[in-house]
Amino acid sequence: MSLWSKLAFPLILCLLLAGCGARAPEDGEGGAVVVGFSQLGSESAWRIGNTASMEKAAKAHGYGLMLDNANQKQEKQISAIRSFIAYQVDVIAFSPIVETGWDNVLTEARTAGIPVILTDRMIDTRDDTLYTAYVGADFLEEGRKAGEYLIRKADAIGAEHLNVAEISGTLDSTPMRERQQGFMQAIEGDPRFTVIESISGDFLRSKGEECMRDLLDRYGPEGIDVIYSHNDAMTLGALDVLEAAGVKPGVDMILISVDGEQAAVDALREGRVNCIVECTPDLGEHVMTLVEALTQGKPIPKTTHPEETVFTDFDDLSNLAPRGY
Ligand code: GYE
Repeated sequence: MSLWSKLAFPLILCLLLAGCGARAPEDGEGGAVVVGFSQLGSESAWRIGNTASMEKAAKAHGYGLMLDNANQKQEKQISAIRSFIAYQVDVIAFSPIVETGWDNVLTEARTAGIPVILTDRMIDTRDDTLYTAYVGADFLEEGRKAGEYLIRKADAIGAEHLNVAEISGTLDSTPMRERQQGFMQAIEGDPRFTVIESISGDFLRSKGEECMRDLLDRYGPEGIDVIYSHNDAMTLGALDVLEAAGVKPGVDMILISVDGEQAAVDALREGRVNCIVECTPDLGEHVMTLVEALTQGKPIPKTTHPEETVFTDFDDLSNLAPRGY
């Protein structure tokens, strides 16, 4: 942080935060390094766990965290980033709700000399110097793992033909696009699978319910053999609807989900979900380690993927540690 920023700290901070709704680092909470973090919302247990992970890691490193929750609005993320630039934070981190539409604000950050770390989701840009690093999952790989599970399951039950319905995440977001692409790549060319439908549930439990209702209305339970849902929140919503309709998820229908939140893992153990591809929200330590390197002028990797696994009904999950989110 520059001397000017330190002197002007109280006044500028109040003005800016009144505008963007961000929470200022509290007294004694932060040292000299300030990270501005624009979180996209709080749509799922995953997201809440991710925010907690960023807060915990910032604290552990002794950094001040200016946190803004955009409540699912890209415009709010853009104005939070502008506030971070005006405040001259040391590093900006943000989780882009969708992939497109960031070039202008990121050009402003670059002009101001503030490094940007993309957390959790990617952006679509022709100029990859607009961000310094990306920390988040390999979503293509997650999609592939979901498809590979389905192939294994079909082999195990000797299925001849399965109708697959996909409940996708937020359109134009990286996890939505790549979880779909990876899945399709894995199953393509296998004549046993027909993808009958893909509808977006926006990563929300309530919309997962709506999508499931809509799918049941149009195809009936007998017309759907597999649900591939892009996150646990939507899967849990779909479970409620299926069970209310007298369908036994996990038995009458194969359910494949992504994330690994506690409630979904519990459902997997109960046999109501068949597979969960893990996506970890614990990105905070990765991000703050990069912040530390940046502030010391050290080079950092452009891409960091956390390690992730798959939980399935083929596995013994009795010793699985609590998920923490
Ligand atoms: O899977 C979902 C959340 O971007 C990886 O967003 C994240 C996804 C996560 O709402 O639960």
